Amino acid sequence: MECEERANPPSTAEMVPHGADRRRRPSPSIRVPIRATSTSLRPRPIGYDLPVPHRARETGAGSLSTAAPRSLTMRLRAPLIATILFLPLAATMTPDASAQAPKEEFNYDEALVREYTLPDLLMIPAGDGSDSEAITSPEAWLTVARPRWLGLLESTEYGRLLPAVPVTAEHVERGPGPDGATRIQARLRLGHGPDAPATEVILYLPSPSRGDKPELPSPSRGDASERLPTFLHLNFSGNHAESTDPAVRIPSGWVPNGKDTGVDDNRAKASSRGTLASRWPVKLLHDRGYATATAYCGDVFPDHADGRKASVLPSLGYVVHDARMVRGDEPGAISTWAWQLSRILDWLVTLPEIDPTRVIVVGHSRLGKTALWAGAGDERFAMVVSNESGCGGAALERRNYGETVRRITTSFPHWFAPTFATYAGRETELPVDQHVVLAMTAPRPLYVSSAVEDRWADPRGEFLAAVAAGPVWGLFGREGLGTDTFPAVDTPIGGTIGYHIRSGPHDITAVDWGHFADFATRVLPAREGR
Ligand code: GTR
Repeated sequence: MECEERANPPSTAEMVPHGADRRRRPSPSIRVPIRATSTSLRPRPIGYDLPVPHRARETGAGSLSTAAPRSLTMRLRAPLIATILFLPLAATMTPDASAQAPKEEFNYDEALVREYTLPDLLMIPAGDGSDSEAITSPEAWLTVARPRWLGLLESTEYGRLLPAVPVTAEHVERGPGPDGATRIQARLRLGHGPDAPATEVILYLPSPSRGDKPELPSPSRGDASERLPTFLHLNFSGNHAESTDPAVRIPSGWVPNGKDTGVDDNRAKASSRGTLASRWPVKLLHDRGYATATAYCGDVFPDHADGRKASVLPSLGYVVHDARMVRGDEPGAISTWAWQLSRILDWLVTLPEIDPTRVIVVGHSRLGKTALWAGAGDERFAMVVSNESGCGGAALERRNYGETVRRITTSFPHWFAPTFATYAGRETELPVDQHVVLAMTAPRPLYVSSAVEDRWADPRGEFLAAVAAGPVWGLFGREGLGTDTFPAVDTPIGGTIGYHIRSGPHDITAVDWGHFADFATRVLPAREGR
């Protein structure tokens, strides 16, 4: 974490966190106000600059510049005293290795999963854990319970939802894509002015006479009944990594290192093109009559512990100078990525080719958590798909199986609201659990999927959350999963909530996407007059 060089030296109080920075790697850039009290070099309180005393002169801190030149011993003594003073403090600020929490054990034995009681979705949460009134109608759910649960999810887990901003499409490029598709590529400016943050979106439209659906509409006519249902997802490593199409633009900012992409310096490169294309089977989706779009999540919040600074949050007025200084319900990366999905939706619904009532948000793993939260905060998404989203996604937190709140909030401190970390080791006290974020999609179609080898994400916990969310769809006269029997592998099930567990490891594959498209075609209401 680079400490900012500030015009006006910060107050000592504010400095303390930076003190910590200085301690860790004394950076010459920090300036400390030297109070011209007396020339004696009695040790001063914390904040006394260590290495190069001459800087004081630059700061024009009168006292020092007017003082008689100090003798060598005196000049040596000052830093020495400061060090002696500083070290004990440093000791208090550095976690004592031996005192660090014992290595966390993760449970994979179903028999060791604790007994637990989930918050009852159909009771208006009083917020203090004491239930009050039962929810018996769709209206009561939509007008009373849902807003309450959404507020609790904001304050407890994901942070406040971010406000909409104007979206301007720039550098819009259209061209022939792979397999006869039409490519539309656009840089979306998010907010006011040319310096507002931006995200790059790539959208592929099926060619009108594709595959086994000759009657596929020719979107150019823009007739409402011919506008296309569309899958939208964020990607981890840049649009170019998920497509072999040479015209796809490469991100210029930070990208994660990865064996698949061959990135080892956090810089995107052309040689990564298509290295993750298996995660986005465009042709398969086109054959099913769907348009499909993606964007890189790092455009709005680079996925690392210090990504907050380079994120869009400052442009939205959020203070980001130190992760430890943010409020308990401050939005993190997942809320910011969910916001990105809504801004892209703002653009998609303006396109004549796209059916604004049938845009489906999809996410894998951390971006599956994001898709769930995007669907919770934006009811314009017609359907939500969570693929192996695990902890903080579809998997129940109260089940002590696989990843835990402690682990996820320490490994990825930038993902959730700071308050979520305070439930580490006391998940049973959470005022919410993951069936609540699933229920936010109701009465729209929801699809949850798992993988057999992805035990870290607790597949049974993902399934049981979908079971527990089902009664909300029931309020609307819709069948949720329709069963609480864990299904056979590779056997999709469900009513308006769909589920499958795929054989194989943690990933999003053409098999998964095929199930999503089949489900969407079955449950997503065809447009009027179609
Ligand atoms: C893991 C994390 C999971 C999941 C996954 C992913 O490191 O523990 O919660 O988010 O990453 O996003 O790939």
